[in-house]
Amino acid sequence: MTEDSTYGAGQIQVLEGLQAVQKRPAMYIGSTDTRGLHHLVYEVVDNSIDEALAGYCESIEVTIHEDDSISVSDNGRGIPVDTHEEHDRPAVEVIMTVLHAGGKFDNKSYQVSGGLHGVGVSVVNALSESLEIEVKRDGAVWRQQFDHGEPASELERLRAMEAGEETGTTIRFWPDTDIFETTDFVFSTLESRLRELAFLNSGVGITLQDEREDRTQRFYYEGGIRAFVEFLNETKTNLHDDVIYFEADEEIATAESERGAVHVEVAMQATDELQGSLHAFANNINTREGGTHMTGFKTALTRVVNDYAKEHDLLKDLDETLKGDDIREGLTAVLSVKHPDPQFEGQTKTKLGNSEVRGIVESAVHEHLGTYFEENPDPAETIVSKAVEAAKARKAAKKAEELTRRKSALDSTALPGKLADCQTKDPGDAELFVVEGDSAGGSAKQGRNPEFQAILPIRGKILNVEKHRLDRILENTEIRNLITALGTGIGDELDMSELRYENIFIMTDADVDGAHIRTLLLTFLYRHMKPLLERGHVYATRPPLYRVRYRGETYDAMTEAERDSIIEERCDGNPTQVQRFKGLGEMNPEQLWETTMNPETRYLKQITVEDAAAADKMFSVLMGDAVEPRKEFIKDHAPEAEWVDI
Ligand code: 0RA
Repeated sequence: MTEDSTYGAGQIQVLEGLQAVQKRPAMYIGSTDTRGLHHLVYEVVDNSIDEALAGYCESIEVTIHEDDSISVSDNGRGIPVDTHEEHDRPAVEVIMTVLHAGGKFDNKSYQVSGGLHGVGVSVVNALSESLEIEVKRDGAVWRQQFDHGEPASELERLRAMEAGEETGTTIRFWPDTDIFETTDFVFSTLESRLRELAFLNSGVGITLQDEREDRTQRFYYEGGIRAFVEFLNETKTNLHDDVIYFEADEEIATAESERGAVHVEVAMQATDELQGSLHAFANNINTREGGTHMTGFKTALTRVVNDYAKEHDLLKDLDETLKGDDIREGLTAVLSVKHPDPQFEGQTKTKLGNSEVRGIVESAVHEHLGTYFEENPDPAETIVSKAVEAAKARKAAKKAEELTRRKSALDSTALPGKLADCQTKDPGDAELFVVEGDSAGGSAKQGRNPEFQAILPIRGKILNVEKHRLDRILENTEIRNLITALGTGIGDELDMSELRYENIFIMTDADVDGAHIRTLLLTFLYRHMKPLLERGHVYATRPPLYRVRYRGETYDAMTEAERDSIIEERCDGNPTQVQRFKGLGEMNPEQLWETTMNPETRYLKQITVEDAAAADKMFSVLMGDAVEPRKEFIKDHAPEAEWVDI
């Protein structure tokens, strides 16, 4: 090769392209944090998936190596190695170095995956310190190496392929440590995306191997998204045995006025959960922001279920039609569409924009689900009656909401018997302590300043808010007492001008049970009385863990370390007494006043909406039925799960 051909116009263009990627990586892969890092793997895997969808590859192997490099290997046709006319370089080199070159080589196979940003493997190359590609094709094994995206060797022919040896492509890359904040690949992150891809691409086997800890997982699902729904419902109670499944293809004219087809696949199954779980994908991308496919699905589902219910006279004890939310309650559904020219919109480019897709999905679901319902009356009736139940509960909750509002506004004599109210009638000065347990409640009542401090003891665990609908939650005495004491009502009926206390203190023990009760209360406030949090009315008290006495003085410590330094620095290492408070109930009224209630000396933490949202999330994970996320969560957050620091 001569100097000229190395630095020809084509090569300069290549360098400029790679530099653009290196200069603004986020424009191509979203970010340079752990998300962006994992995105590199998905980009390479997507190319192998495309090869599989074209019908030439059934197995993909992803390996995390000990040196934080990744290889992706497939048994497809292999990236072409012959000379590319325009660039006068091997095709594989062009694909690895020219932005968006990948697709142009193969007009026939229609690329349906293409990655979230559809950027191609050259971007992975540009963002890798080093990349090595091995291709088995045209009877030989070929190899080329790259350094920060640029060829570091010519394409070399290593050897002839042996008889029976499969064609394919292996790409190994070492992410650029100057670009990425981290190069630590997380097994579980790759695992969930690769499992998802195996569900979405039925018949493609994907193996994930971690050489750092000798761990291997293989994903292969004949059942496709039907198996996906079974997987999602594994820990739930299904209301009918079979997963409802159908697929449809609809011909469309693509932008280049070529013919193409939109592929629609739906799998769903009803469970007894209160939350629905609807997952929509477009070209293997999880469209978290929804889009036209999701809209079409929801519209058709609502119509089919209502039509069936009316036709079979199942809405008798309901004076209205079923709402979409009623029908989707407890429903697990996976919707997957594949489109020759998908348009992604939205904040995170995870919303499908193609307008023709709405009607395509709507009529596919209308036709196939309608037929399924007629042929399978048992699951159809189960789904309808679950929706009717949800609609009734929705109406009951609405009524209950209105009732709590009216009661608290009109009738202040109906204050809960357990509430020890304060004397002031000015809410601006008043404080409410919501105290865990009757005995601590008793001490707080004796220790408080009754002029402006009110006490409401809450006994035991309040109701699991996640597990029950609002009408059931409102049957719980502790919750009702809290609502009545606060005076505002809840939900849509909430009126802040009726708030009876300026400050609300949640006062629980510093142990696991206390954290649980606090989480339950916060979850309730977050879901049904959010304005209280938004306007900063809610606090957590934090009683000290230790009290140290020395020469007539007392010192409180919030932590063990603080206790030790008090003993060292204030008591010459020889305190008169060290007391450990195990719970609020162990403090006498004076101690409770001084450590937790006296505005001059108490420790407080204001609770923000974000804190409550975190509690809500933790609550869903810890208390919900799904076993896997709970295990993951506890593993990842082990220390915090015990005591949420708010
Ligand atoms: C361009 C053209 C052809 C295949 C591929 C690219 C290809 C790319 C990747 C990336 C990872 N694995 C891959 N496998 C194949 C088609 C070549 C032909 O017509 O034989």
